Amino acid sequence: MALTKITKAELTKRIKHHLNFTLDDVTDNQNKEAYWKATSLAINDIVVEKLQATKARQQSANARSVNYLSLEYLMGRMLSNNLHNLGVYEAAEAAVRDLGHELSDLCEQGADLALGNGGLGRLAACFLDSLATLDYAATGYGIHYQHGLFKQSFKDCRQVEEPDMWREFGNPWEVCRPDAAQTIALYGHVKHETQADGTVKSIWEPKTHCKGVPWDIPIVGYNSATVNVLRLWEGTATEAFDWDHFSDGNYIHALKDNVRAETVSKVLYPKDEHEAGKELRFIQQYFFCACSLKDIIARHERSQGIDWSAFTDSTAIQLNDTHPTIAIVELMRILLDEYDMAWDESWAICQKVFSYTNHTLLPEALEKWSVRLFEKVLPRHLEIVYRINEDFLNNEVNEKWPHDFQMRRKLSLIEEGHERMVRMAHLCVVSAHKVNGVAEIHSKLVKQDLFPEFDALWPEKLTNVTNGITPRRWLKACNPKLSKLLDKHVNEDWAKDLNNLSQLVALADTPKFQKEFMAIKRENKVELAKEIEQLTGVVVSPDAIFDVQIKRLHEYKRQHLNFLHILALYSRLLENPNLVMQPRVFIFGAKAAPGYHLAKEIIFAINKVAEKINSDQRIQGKLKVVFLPNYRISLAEKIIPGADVSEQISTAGKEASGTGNMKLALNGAVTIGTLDGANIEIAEEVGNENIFIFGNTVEEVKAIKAQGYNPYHFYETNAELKKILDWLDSDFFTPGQPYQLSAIKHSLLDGGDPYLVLADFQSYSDAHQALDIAYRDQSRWARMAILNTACMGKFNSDRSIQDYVENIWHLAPCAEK
Ligand code: 26W
Repeated sequence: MALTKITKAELTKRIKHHLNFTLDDVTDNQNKEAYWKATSLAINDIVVEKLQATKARQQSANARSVNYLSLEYLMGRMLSNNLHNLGVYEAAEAAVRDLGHELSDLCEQGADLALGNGGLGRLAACFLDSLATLDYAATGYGIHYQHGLFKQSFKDCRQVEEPDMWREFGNPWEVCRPDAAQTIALYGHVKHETQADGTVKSIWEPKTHCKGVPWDIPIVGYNSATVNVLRLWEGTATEAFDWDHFSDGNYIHALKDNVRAETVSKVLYPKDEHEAGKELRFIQQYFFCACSLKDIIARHERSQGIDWSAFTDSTAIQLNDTHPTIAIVELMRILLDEYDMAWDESWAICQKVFSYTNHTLLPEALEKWSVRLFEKVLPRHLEIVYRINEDFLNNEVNEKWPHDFQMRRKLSLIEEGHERMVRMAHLCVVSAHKVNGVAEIHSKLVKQDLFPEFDALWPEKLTNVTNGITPRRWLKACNPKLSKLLDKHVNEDWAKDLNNLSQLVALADTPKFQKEFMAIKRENKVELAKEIEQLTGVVVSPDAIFDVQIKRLHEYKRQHLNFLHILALYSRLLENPNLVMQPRVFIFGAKAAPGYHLAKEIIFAINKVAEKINSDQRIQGKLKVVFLPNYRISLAEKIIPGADVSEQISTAGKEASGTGNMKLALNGAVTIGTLDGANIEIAEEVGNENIFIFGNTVEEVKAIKAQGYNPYHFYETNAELKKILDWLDSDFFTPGQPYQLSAIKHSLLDGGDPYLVLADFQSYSDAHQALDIAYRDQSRWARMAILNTACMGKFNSDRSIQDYVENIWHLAPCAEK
């Protein structure tokens, strides 16, 4: 049993130790921040002990391990999660209470580690939790951004961004490892020297170097013997000062390398689903990949010396989308140039170790870097890309499509045109031994629409691994009341094997269990209502339906479809205040990429309409709209337990998977959604009578687009739709200032409504009608809510990891004997 045995007394002693010595004699008993830090440090001591034991065990077992390369990790807060995973939450709660504090309060102190944008970054965090819980040897590699995802606030209903200051009070969960620092090269040019044997050797002469210093964050498994590492690289200058310039009194110039090096890990690019295309982003990608590969090879050399066959036996490297693609080319460069390995042998090694996950079909999110930028920053790597491309086109492509110039052009790693671009996704597919999508429908579309020719070339290579979420953070830690009820009715540890929740199916119709289950939902709604009032000043009733849409703001996620339906409900209530409907609270949480104009207009419109609706006495409080600022992991943990309805309304074919849909359903929310991403698999698990599906399917969307979509058709044929769209031109929500909200109307009509909002509106509205009726049948709703929780077993990220292990990584657990 890997749960940590520690008494309350021992914990109290350790916390006091840090209060007195590490934090230097904290006398002010009310200093919550200090008690949070002291408690975190005391727990981290236990964690580091387990980490050292894990390292020794994995080293001696020569355990094959996976290295997860991701530019993003959306970790959230660590204290509560680590306490639950170590199994010492209760002991810590008692110890902290003895010291005059509430543990739940202290857990609120730490800043979120918001080193990611959205789904991709959070998935990485859930996967690290599952890898450690299942005792697999794994290292997460990323960047130690000084500033994570921006802090969002609203000024006059508009989003305002401020830098994220997560490191302001330091992070008790990280250890700096200057001894493992790496130095990487950048810029410069390549010299070609003819060797004695007539072969030409490429020698890269870089112009500058940058040092990467790693910060290690322990990843604690749940009730397991394993603590793995998340290693995040910080950029620093190789030379503290350029003394020559310094002695010439040119101080600023003396510091330039320093400033440049530090900028590499200064800030996370807040773009989600839109590629940045900036030189610094390119350098961020190379910086962390180059440091990570040096670290991986050094670790291998330490345990097995330089034996490359052993290297492929012990090493798997997963690319989290195309952002770390350059790692492939960097490993080729190291093998060719630093180990003088032959091309074919080097290529074989790369194909064996790399695998790639695609997380999006959106064309604007598929990364392409200009040949010019490659030439400037990584000239040697460009040569290697050309060689990989040549071999690929002349061998595989020419074999299958002999002399087919068009096909060569379509599949080439290089996109020809006035600005030649390197297609990073093509480079991944050609190099990796496995490529996966993140939900069944998505992986099918990756095969059929994104990479059909690659699928034809390598039918075995493209596969699927449906996403998952960790039930430790997303149920056990964030919904303790429901967890206790589950502990009472489910005999095995459901947090370890979520399929055990299926034992609840038999209870779904029992009035007693229904009552207990819905009483907890209501208590969570009361808590959430307090949070909403505290954050927005809006008072909402826990008797209303809490209808939640929480995710990044993006047109394909269609927050503006939800918005139009709210306008429809409002107009119906203004027409007939006695309209029979269950009172409803629409809860939004969403950040828009700073440069994404229409996304920001949608936020503005929702806030403006919310102001009007929430203060309109005529509708007797039947409708409330709240947009919670600064949506992030720790806020999601508060919203999700109190949700009744989960909005998953993306245009079919656009949301690769979604993971918020899984979190909300697991906590007893009923989904209203399209047949998109993992919604389809959720519907399969819960049964079509326990979910509200609407809208055009993927095939229907394709057909509509193929025959030409005219949004005006719906505007002209649906009177209610016309009325609410025209409402946006008026000054009803912006007194004296008409047309303030017209950007949305414009995008949906003249803008061509690319995400078929108008085409799905009526079906969506009808689904909400059906939902309203269902909610008013309390036992039917309770049954639906219970079955959603009971049937989420498949969406445990442990199951996803097992799929990766069986199909892609081929690891063996390295548990305690
Ligand atoms: C280059 C800028 C950029 C940054 C991030 C482009 C694309 C991304 C990510 C791929 C966006 C993302 O987070 N995708 C989401 O990944 C989740 C995890 O697999 C899925 O559940 C979501 O459906 C998908 O939108």
